[in-house]
Amino acid sequence: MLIDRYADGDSTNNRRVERNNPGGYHGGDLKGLTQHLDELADLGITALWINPVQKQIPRGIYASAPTNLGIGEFKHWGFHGYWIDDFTAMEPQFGSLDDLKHLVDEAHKRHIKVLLDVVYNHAGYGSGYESRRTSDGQSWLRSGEGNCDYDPLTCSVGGLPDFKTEFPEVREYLLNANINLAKQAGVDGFRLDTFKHVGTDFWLEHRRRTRAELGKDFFLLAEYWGGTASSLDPFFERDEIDAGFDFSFKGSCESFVNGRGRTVAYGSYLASRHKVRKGYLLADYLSSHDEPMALYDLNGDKDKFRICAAIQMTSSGIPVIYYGEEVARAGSVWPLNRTDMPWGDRDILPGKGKPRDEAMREYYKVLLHIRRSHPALSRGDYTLLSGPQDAVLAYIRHDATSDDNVIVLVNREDKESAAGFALPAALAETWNGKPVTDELNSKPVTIAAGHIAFTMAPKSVSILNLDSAKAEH
Ligand SMILES: [Ca+2]
Ligand SMILES: [Ca+2]
Repeated sequence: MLIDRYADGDSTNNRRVERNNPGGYHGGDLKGLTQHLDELADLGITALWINPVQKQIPRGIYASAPTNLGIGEFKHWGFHGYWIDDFTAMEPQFGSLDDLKHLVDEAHKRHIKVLLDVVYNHAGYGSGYESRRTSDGQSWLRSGEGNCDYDPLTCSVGGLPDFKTEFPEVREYLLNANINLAKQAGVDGFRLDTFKHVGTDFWLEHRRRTRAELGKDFFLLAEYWGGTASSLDPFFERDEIDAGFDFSFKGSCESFVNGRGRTVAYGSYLASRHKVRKGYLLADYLSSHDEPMALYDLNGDKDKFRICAAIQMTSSGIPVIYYGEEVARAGSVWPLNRTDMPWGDRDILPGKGKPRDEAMREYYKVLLHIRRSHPALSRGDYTLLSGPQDAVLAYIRHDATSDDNVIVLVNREDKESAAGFALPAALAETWNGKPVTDELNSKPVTIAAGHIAFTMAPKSVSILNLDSAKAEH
């Protein structure tokens, strides 16, 4: 969630609002987000990740949009929260510390956890930290040193001044600032920005301190650029974090629904995502503030987008919905992947009058309900049913603890496809002749002689379950 782009609940803090500038502040704030928590609870989300909230540098930086967008040069401000000027103060355009506390309290009343995005790697351009010195006279920041491909710890990410987190004074300052903020606000975890660019010794101390000061369950989700099940494993092995973003999920699904590669290869990729160290998690997304909107990547094909949403909600790990994706928010590549939350006819700025797809939202609601009804989907194991010749992707998610089984069938073709699969013996025994429901389409399905045999509509998904009356967990 980009707070600035969601809902403006307090016009008195709109100091620099330029709603027609893609890089300007648009006026959204913590109060506005808090006012619309019921909408998010109704959608079925269980946690909210919000951008950093500390005071941003008080100036815009000239930036150039990709030429095909027709925007040209624009002034880019810290509306996204990643250009911090003072780690010990709130950005007034987002709101006050009390506003943040109130958001967390109201979210908790709705059983929604709050993850605060925090930065340890860099300061904003030209911040007050430029003049800070350690007690022995060394600068807190370095810039222009190192190439991020070879020297990720000391390079300047996006040209931003890099904190010398190897110095105890700098480290203490940043840890104290973010941990104190979390403690005061009562947030449940951090999303760790630019994780790759700060060292392991820092993250181990961070883990020790967040556990000691914010509770043993305080959750840490890392943005390790390019992260996958295998590249994140060293950080899980050393217990630096609980979870990391899986950067492979989006592109893999987009390729699959675009017909690239064999179904069985994609099914094996989904299996490989289960090779995560026990107790740790991958988080996956279809769109993000750093990548193009998935619907744009798919040329606006909502059927393909729906398939990816269904695969996401039936896959292991933490599915992350980028704000507005659930109503098919219009957007494309940076900076237009950060457009306003569309509110349609509702009198909510900045996205008042922007069209939203309510049918897509209903689809997401059904998917989230199915996911929350089935422990197998969030924590179960995975068996691929598709073989090399199958057009239809079919997999079983199974959770042994609750004996919950879900079968997912995906037809990515433009035409009808026959879904014909023999169930594994144990499942055939349980499912044979029993009422089975396609929960996504609210349709009964017959399973006879241990076989799934029916025709799937073009570009469609079925989610089969033996007992649709399982309670939400
Ligand atoms: Ca505002
Ligand atoms: Ca660094």
